[in-house]
Amino acid sequence: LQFPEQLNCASELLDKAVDERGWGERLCLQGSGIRWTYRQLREQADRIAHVLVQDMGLVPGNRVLLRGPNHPMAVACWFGVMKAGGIAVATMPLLRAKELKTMIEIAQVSHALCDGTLAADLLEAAAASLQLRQIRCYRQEGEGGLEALMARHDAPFCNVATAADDTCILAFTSGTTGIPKATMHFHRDVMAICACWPPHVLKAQADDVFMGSPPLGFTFGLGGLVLFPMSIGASTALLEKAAPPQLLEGLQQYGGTVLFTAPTNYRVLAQQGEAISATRLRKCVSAGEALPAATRALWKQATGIELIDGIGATELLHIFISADEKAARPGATGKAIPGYRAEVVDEDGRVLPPGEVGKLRVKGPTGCRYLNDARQAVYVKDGWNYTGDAYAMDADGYFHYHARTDDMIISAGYNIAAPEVEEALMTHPAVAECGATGVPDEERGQIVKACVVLRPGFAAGPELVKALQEHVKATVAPYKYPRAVVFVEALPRTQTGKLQRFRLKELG
Ligand code: 3UK
Repeated sequence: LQFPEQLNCASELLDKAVDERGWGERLCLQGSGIRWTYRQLREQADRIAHVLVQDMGLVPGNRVLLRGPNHPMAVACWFGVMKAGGIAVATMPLLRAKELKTMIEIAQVSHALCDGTLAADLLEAAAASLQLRQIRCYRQEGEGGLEALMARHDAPFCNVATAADDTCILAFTSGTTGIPKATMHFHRDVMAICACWPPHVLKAQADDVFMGSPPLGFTFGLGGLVLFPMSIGASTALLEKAAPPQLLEGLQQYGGTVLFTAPTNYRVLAQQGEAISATRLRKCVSAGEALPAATRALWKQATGIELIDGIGATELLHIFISADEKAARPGATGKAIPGYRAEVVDEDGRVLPPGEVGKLRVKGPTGCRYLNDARQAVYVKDGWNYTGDAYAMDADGYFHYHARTDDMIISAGYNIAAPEVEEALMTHPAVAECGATGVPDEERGQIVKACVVLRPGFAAGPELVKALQEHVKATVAPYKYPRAVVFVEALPRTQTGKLQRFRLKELG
């Protein structure tokens, strides 16, 4: 991949779409009652860039916090920041003042654009921090809103000439362990992810309608719901709320053809197989968490659609191991996608032979650069990014997920990967969702504890505990069976849809 020295991803993805590719009058974005063509989105983004520079005093390199549900204005704001040469610091809608304040301090945020419906926590965080001085809200009641300022600027905005390796995104990791880290991504990284996975694996077309659940503050959502459709002239329908019922409704209402969501949502939506089959949906992408073979089979059976699995990470911006529908192998995530290399290594960084489980490391056009964080040296060595996952590669180059390296349970000297126990449980008809973790045990050091959400019609009780334990023993090595089983209403998850295994320890 070669990029010119000067590159602005807004020029590439938005201005050129209108001025050079002739997509100006095509539908680009819809949602919340809005329908914008590429030209209309560009006009909104231009106005926002003017507001940032002329009314809010932004200079290139300033960090701009973005906060809001998935809505066309959130996309216009993102492009406005790119055009003005700012750095977008996208945040998850559910974060509260305390977490926002930490991010403002780590990322040295000076400006913010915020959806009026979520302003209270941001204003509280801003009042408690020294850095954030300029905030404008859109979709808010009363005076002084962003739209009123935008209305005063209607000249085209001449994009700031950024270098290909100027930072344009600061993305925070989910912080499942400790304080979140900010990862830095360049304008060329944005273009690189559009050139790697979408054309080689997704293979969507200009008439596709992209939809999904990940927030735009999560790079899975930014790529899947904004950058990828726009790089091919397709359109996106954004949902402010995207739990399974709204996803199904959205697919029906907007005629969505490409869906991005996490395995847990595919398991729930599979219960509506007929309704899904009656929509225009044709491509389904699963990421964020390991996809059990049982979920792949369930979805295929319910809808006839083969899932496209892909592992991505905030550190690498997007997906780096994946397989298209034809190349998909149950139980494997896929192969390193064109442009990326992936290896499984031991503790000393020696490449392991096929079949052996070790640490996954990845090298490609995007890579991890933590902002001012000593943990950089732990996660990146010789240009290899260590993702924190335990994987094995088979003789054909397919990568098989085992666990997060911190989700290994050590019980009586055995190494047990929590997801392996979960997969075994998931094949039992009573189990809708489950999570496994290690809890302290005097005799064995740790024992496996499973938290189980039952399907309707199954009753919790000692007989079912016994049946589930026997089922695991009959499915995988018997020592992996959960010695503790508790039944719960729902599993604790992050806003990115990931199971919070450490929180399972307290349940039940
Ligand atoms: C796990 C997976 C197995 C894995 C992400 C697509 O999830 C994303 O980024 P995060 O930084 O988390 C990264 C970690 O999540 N994971 C993600 N996908 C899979 N494990 N199979 C998968 N298919 O532990 C990884 O290290 O939140 C996903 C695109 C962009 C993203 N940021």
